[in-house]
Amino acid sequence: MRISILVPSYNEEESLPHLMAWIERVMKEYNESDFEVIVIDDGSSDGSWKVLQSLKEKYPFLKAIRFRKNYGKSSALNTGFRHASGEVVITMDADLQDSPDEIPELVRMIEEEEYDIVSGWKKVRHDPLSKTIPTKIYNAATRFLSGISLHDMNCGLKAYNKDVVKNINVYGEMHRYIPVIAKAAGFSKIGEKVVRHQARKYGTTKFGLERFVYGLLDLLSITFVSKFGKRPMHLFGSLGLLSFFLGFVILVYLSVSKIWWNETGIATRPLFFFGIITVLLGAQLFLTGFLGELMISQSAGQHTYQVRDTIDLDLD
Ligand SMILES: Nc1nc2c(ncn2[C@@H]2O[C@H](COP(=O)(O)OP(=O)(O)O)[C@@H](O)[C@H]2O)c(=O)[nH]1
Ligand SMILES: [Mg+2]
Repeated sequence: MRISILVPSYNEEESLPHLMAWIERVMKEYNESDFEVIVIDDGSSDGSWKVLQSLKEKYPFLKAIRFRKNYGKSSALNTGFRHASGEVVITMDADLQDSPDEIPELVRMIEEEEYDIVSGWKKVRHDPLSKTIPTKIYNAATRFLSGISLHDMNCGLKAYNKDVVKNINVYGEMHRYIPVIAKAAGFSKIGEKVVRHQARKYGTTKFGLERFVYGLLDLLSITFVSKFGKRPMHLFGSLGLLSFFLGFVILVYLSVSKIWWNETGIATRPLFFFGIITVLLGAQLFLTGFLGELMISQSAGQHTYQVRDTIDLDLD
């Protein structure tokens, strides 16, 4: 199959019919029938699933997965990535803020210009200022920490080469940093395309102010994970060894001054406490690294979600 369009969706019953009609229109004009649309209904509490079932009759290209509960956008994308069969994989929001008109050009950039990822850039954004200003700061911080020069990291509209989506794991709320995850996995040809952005017509935004706190924590852990995630021992172990040896040298020096030079009262010197603390801290850091390594070796790639229902998809 040539193109998979993945649509993570949570309580978007009004938007889904418009989205399907729009995608169909674009693909018709584009003269392409070798594609699928996979909607990942993430435990919606509205009538989304009924809507999808009836849409299936009209749009044979539609497939869907329904989670038993709400796992979040990252889990939805990750599941979509596992089950997409297109050579080019497009992700887009369900809320009609992203335009399907961008699809042909995104596909072309992946196929002809051989990008690993092309990320949409909502240059003109139709969102409240309370969202756009913090987002600018985040994008700058992420650019600085990751070295990826994208203006709009977390745009829902993106295109991927199939190899990328089959080789990355998106969990927690890490969908904000997929380019960072992909780069850490060795996919470094990352481009962007200015895309049109609409104001939300139906429903409401699913992400509140907490996104900025979680976003910051996620940025720190993704930076840590992509640098040391596979080798926590390299960070904690080297800090640990450094601290341990510093303390060790101090304590040896103090012991020598007590035994050979008969110095009295070493236990009252600040250096004595400093030596003890650095030895202990060193051992702690070393153990932290060791535990990190253990956890990674046990849990590599284990993320499971409860699927309640599917449309036209055989999950295994
Ligand atoms: N699967 C899934 N999709 C979600 C979730 N929260 C939001 N979405 C979808 O992600 C897209 C963007 O969400 P939205 O609330 O519009 O975020 P905003 O555009 O940044 O305000 C929409 O298609 C939502 O339906 C979720 O918990 N699970
Ligand atoms: Mg939106």
